[in-house]
Amino acid sequence: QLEESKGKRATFGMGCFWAGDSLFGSTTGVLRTCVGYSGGTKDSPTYKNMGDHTEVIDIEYDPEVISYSQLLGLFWNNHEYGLTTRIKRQYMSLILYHDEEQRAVAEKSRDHEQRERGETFVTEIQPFKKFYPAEDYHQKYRLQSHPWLIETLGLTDKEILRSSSLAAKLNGYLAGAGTSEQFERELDSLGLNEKAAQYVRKYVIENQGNGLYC
Ligand code: MHO
Repeated sequence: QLEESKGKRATFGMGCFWAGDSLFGSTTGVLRTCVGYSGGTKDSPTYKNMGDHTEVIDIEYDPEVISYSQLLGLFWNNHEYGLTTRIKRQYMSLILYHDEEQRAVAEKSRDHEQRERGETFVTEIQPFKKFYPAEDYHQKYRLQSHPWLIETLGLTDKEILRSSSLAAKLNGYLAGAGTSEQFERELDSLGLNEKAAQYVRKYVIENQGNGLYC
């Protein structure tokens, strides 16, 4: 079950949701991530049949550690293609705000970013309505290709995998979202045993800065 939640929620569409999952998962102040479908009207969307929904990353974050506006900074800087070009709804640039404050911050942030870059974004900013979590195999996608790690850390249960802060972080680190420096700084708080730490460290070093390909 979900740990007691103290966080706020943010929801973004920024292309393939595996990449967003890794990006935000290893971001300090992000407590949990979940990928899914949102923004459309179709009931019970699935990956094969998502209708008018968009792939989104749904985040729980601690507003005392990271602000919504900082999350938006990551949003603008980590998807390029769909930001200025209209692409299919599955991958479109989308901000789903959870309250009027988020809406105001998002619009201001967009205007600022557009001025800075001298570009016009096609990003849609809409009220959050309903979120449909994606199929289990899409959750913490990068981490799921490391079964030994999942097992040794006791993350085999799909519900736990989806809601665990540790899983979110590792999913980011393994993909190269996050630096060695950050990893070593956070290591004690992650509670990994020496073997698991060494295992993850190898990927952090190998993959950092690689870009979050999907
Ligand atoms: N390139 C990936 C995209 C997956 S995604 C979650 C694939 O074709 O499977 O949209």
